[in-house]
Amino acid sequence: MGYTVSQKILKEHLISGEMIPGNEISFRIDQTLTQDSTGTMAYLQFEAIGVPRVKTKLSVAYIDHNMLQSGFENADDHKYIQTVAAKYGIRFSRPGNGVCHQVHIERFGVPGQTLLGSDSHTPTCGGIGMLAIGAGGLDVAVAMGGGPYYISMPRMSKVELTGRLARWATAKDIILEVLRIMTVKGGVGKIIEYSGDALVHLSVPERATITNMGAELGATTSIFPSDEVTKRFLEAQGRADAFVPLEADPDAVYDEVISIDLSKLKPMVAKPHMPDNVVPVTEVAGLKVDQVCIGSCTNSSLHDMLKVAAILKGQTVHPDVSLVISPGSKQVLNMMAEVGALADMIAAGARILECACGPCIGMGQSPKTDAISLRTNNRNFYARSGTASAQVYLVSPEVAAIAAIRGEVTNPEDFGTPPTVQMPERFQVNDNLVVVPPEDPSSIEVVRGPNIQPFPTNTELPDMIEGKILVKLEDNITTDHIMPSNSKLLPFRSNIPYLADYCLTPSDPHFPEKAKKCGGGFIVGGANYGQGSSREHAALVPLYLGVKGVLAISFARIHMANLINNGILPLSFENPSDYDRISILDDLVVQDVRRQVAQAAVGEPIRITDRTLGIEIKAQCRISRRQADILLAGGLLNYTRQNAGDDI
Ligand code: MIC
Ligand code: SF4
Repeated sequence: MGYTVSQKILKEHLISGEMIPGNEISFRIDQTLTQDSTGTMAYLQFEAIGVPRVKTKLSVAYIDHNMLQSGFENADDHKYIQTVAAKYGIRFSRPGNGVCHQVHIERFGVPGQTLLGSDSHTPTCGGIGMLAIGAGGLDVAVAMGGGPYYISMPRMSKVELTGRLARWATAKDIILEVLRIMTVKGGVGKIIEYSGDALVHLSVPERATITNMGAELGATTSIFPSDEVTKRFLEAQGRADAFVPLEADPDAVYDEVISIDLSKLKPMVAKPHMPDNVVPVTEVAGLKVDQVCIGSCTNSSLHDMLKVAAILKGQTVHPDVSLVISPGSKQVLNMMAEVGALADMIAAGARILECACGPCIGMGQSPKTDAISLRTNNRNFYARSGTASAQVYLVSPEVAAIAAIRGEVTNPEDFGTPPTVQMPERFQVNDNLVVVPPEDPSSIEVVRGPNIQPFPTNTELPDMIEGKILVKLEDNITTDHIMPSNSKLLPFRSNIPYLADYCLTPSDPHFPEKAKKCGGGFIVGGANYGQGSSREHAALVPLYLGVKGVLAISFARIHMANLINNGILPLSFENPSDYDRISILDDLVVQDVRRQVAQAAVGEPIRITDRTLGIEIKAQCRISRRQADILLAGGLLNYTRQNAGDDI
């Protein structure tokens, strides 16, 4: 039996386990990336592990999220990351160099290698055939220390793309169509591989849009083969040596196959407040628009920017619309300037932002009350823009640019001929904003401003845990609900006590107060609890508030790992109808929990008593033996310290 693209990479990097779906495997990580909003915590944890220098082939620390400097906090975090990077052998991508995923695929990603990033959109590098996975900061810290990364071996899904993209249909519409078919939980436990005769027509930036937004499927990662298109891209980046060809064997076996004929694809839109709430653009045509944001790691490549500039050329942004554009990297911005595209955007009235995440994470540009905001981002979760009443729609750069001119969502067919853009033979290469760490770091002093606070650590799991149900939530609760992020909160990513007062407030404004009053307790969630970001703050903050377990119908992959890494029990109802039986403020107790957790690793259910109702609820804790040991130790940091020398 042949191998798929990702199976080939995993096989090459495998350290332990059999590559059978559902089995825990561990593998070697070649490269890591962090960004600033998860990076401070990841580096504090890396320092706590106590390894003198990173052991990866390459590690890069990006500054791209916390860019507004309206107080000292973000600048303090940047300095901390810069100095920690210099001390431990990590390259430092300075603010202004661009969004981590865009820069990484341009300058560092390597087909066939593995990348672990403390950001859920790390799979962007799957666009060049790299096995790139998003994880919590602590997992990335361990990988920087040379430790393997553990996952449950995913099932393999193939998305077969045939034909050529229809007029006005784009890579964004491909991934929106995949989201429509699979939903935001359809990718959990899977790797999505793209293949088919359409691939020859899909450039690397287009592929990267698709792999980037695979995160919204909940997939472990998404990947394209490494082929002639990849080769040309790497050559144009002056990185021809990085190329290796990589494709699935003809007899590779997939667990599911989805086919999409690109010639039939129409421009699509994801309506508020979920990326899988997808309909054709024609269904919302005529909707008046207040704001248009073009950029984010999904659609900020030169390819995207040139198309937007071609649409805006000679036009004026509608008087009722604020159009903001954030190019993905310095390379993109520089080249836009060089070819005149930037001038066309400015002349049309676009507000040009720096190369950063910006509006995508509510770091500025929060729209007005009740605004309709059209964005090329990957997420339109409730309140993420910073304006809770805003309605965010996700579209392609082309649909966004046309709406900015017309003032309403417009079927691009009514606009005219789609722009065709010429990609350069060579990209402009200038890595002057990437600081290379010194060989001898002995004179480097790590600078810690007052914003850098110690992070909470758990203690060994006791024999019994008990507490009240503090909140009962619906399906698809995102980490943006659990730990909201916007320009006011992001500066406190290294200050857990401060963030605790905002935990779960989009769902229940009284949650923090209740958790403090009850001395902690349990969270009850629906299906796909914790989808979205990799932020481990969504586990660290509940830990600080005394949350001992989350009882949900199912969990998103990264968040479940973050809960385990912080010693919080992720419990899935064995019988989902129990969800309806229990209520807020019921008293729960798990007796003999240490033994029960150890037994959970061999598939035994965990028995929870609801003392208020006088009933027993059975839950599955789908963990490996190693994860059981992590929970018993009170989290990965304690476990790693106890087992220092085994993995690291
Ligand atoms: C996001 O898009 O939600 C973020 C902000 O990039 C997060 C990381 C974070 O919360 O810092 C992600 O995707 O992992
Ligand atoms: Fe940044 Fe948005 Fe991409 Fe997250 S999704 S890395 S916030 S651009």
